[in-house]
Amino acid sequence: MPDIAAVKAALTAQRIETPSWGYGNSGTRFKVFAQAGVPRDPYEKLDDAAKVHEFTGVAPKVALHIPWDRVDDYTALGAHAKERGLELGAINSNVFQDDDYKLGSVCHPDPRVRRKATDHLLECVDIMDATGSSDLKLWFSDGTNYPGQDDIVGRQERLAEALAEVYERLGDDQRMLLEYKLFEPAFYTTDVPDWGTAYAHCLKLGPKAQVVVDTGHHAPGTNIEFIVAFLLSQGKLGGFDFNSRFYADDDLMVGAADPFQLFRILHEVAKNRGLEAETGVAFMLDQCHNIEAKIPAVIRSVMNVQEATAKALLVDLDALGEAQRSGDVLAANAALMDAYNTDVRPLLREVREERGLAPDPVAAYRASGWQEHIVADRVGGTQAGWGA
Ligand code: LRH
Ligand code: MN
Ligand code: MN
Repeated sequence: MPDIAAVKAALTAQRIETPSWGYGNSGTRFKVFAQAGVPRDPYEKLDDAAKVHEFTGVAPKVALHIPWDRVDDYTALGAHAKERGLELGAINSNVFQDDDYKLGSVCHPDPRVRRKATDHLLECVDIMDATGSSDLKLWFSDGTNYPGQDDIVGRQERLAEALAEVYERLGDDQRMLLEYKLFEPAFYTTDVPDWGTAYAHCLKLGPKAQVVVDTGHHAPGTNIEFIVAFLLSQGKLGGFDFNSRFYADDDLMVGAADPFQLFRILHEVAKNRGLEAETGVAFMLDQCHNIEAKIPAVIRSVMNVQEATAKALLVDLDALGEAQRSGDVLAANAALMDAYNTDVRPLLREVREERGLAPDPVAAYRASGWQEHIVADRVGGTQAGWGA
């Protein structure tokens, strides 16, 4: 049976990185429903992220998106984070919101546009130097809408060229995390559509290039835990963008749509040493809270990851291994299901209380008065939002 002290230690050590854009307004292409008290700049996004960390104790890192979080002085932004017990996490590049990128960014047929896109990625590494961030997260909306629109292999070559230039610019303690996505905004071909394409590019680039698994970026029915297990076994799993989906890239709270899938993913992570800091797997959220209150939704998401992790840590690996070796299919499956069906909420409450935290972070946040404070205080100015 798993050692409960070790389970608690692993839960205490796990870190979950929250996205700056999760604190801002977001919506669908039909409507953005603005919420009162939403941050007006990256500094206020950090103030909100600090609340998530204060009540969960496991979310000290905040991922930035450039240019959404562009500021004049990144050292000052880093200092603001530090004063609140936070660190700046992954720098997410953005080469998808400019008129120039209609036909793609680093895969665009025009070398001028490719240069502009690559220069943005290099600028993101400069920002990492200033913020102390170790991860450059790359997602490309590049692709085509119609058969024949562009040369598929030619686009791969342009992608490889840009990635190689950025890879060369990385410092010793920096890495690039390449994210794939099946479709959207491109509807016919996407230039990095799946883990295989991302993996092939990362393998060619070298050890500082790894793959990011965004849980919302696959075809329905894809076995994500298989991808996770394979990438981890090859040293190529850089991290996750966690979120839930029912249909496409819905960006709902992780664990909302399919907590069992999240458990299966975290079982592969836990079993293959992905919870150990040295393995370097970054547990990031990439979510948009369109209709629900944002800060408690981020807190709930952090708790959902913790619950799935706790269940994964409760899998009796000795019993599982024994059942697998002896071909006892039912016993092997039962080892997983017993852990999944355990109510880990009392265990997590205990872990929090042992660290001097409130056992229920959402209730503690609601009682803190922060929501009322930001609604009263953040009037005037323009509220931050996805893409703003
Ligand atoms: C693309 C994506 C990518 C972006 C984020 C805002 O769908 O998942 O990670 O950076 O959304
Ligand atoms: Mn993502
Ligand atoms: Mn996405």
